[in-house]
Amino acid sequence: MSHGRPIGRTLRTLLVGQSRPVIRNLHSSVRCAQPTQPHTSCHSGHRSRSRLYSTVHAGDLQFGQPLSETHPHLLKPGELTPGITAQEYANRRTRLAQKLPKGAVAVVAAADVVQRTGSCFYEFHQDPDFLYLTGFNEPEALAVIGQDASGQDHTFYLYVREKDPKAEIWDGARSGTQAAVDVFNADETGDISSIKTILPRVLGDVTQVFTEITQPNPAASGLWRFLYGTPRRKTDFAELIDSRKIKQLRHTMNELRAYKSPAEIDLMREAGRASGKAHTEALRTHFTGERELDAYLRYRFVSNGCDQIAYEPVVAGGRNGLGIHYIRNDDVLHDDEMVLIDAAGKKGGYISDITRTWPVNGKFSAAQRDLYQAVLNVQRTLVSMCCGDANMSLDKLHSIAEKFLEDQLKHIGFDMSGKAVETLFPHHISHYIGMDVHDTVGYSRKAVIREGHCITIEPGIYVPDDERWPKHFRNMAVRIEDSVAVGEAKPLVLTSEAVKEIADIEGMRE
Ligand SMILES: [Mn+2]
Repeated sequence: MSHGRPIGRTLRTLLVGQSRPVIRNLHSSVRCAQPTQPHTSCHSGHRSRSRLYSTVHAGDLQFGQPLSETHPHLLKPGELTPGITAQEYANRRTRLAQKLPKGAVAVVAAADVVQRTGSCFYEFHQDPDFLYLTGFNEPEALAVIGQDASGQDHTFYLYVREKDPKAEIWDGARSGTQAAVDVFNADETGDISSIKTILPRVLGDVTQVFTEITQPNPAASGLWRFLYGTPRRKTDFAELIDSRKIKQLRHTMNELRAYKSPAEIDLMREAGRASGKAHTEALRTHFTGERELDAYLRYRFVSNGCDQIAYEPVVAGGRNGLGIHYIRNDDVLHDDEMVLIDAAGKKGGYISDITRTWPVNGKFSAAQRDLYQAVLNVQRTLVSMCCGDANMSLDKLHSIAEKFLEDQLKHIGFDMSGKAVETLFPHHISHYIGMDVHDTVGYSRKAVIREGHCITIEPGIYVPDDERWPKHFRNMAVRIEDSVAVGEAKPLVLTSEAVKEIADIEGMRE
């Protein structure tokens, strides 16, 4: 990135740099390629703007994702994705640039479309780091972000799929390179299909490259690694950069993403409200099968305002709840058992995470009531500790939860000697949430939680069918989980619409 000052810089400094909305939102129009005009594979701004392009209202064009001009029912003017403004995206890039050493860049890639089988594919899910920095929601794109010469602002290069009428008939609209500049505020853009010739120039003089692209895939199974191997990937991209210059970006991205902005918390609150409401609505109905309850929740999350589910729902009747990640959801719901539901929706790229447990027939038995109340007491107390003033970390919350659960369970007749609590409560009390359900993976559980951190509080008790435990509790599973935004003095529960008091649960069927 040593070659001069890219053109978008002037434009963005004028418009974004003065804390004003970006160009398209100033004029409710966007400079875009007229359909008859030729494209170059790598725009260098000035020329394109003055000669080849003229102003067209964005509402008359098609993009690879909803924009306020084309989908005013989903986005407000100024927003690049629902709830997040173009200004906030620019600020995120500036914050990233300021964390990078001078002369270094971050290189972040869009996710790929994942094939399901043959020509069927899964719903596209953008890479969260890439989405966080760009707001650009298409596959096959690459972002290069660095400090500008002043050190106060950033440079942003965004390479995307060029518009292609033939391909768009099959795969839907693309935003194209001109929108990368005019809508997404890139300083430089280019056709991603030419990236092999573009990158050597862009990365030629940089001192370090912060990226995750060259890391082995952590999601690969043991069998996959055995069959196909996982050496640090040697690719054309990796070949391009002196390996000593490659640094991990994960830590820096976690630092940025761990603290949520007011706009991010608003989105998580909306996702939590819609999802919590769906739980309470489901509670009104007597379901006899896991699958029907699962389908009802998926529908209500979306009809209450979410875009989609946040993760595969767990709808587990009776002993199925002892499987923490049970997602088959194909069993019968029995009247004398409880059902454990870990399910929620996401909105504008931000997730909610909720678990509720209730009796299938709407009325707690004596044993169900005792176990449920024990978990609820712990859950409520731990939620109240989610504030900066309490100087908590996720690990501290966990050990407090373990002790408190021990007391509660002893009280209702459990033998809690030895490591009983680790058998009955085998998972952690909390994880960070945000764009991912388990957000900012690798961010320390020992970090003191502060205003802006968003986390779950989810104690659970799972009683194995073992003589060691009181008979009337065996095969029962109770987990109660809320999503919480940590406040300085008090927490904001993001999912309070999902009722959890025994009286409220029983009251829903009366
Ligand atoms: Mn969770």
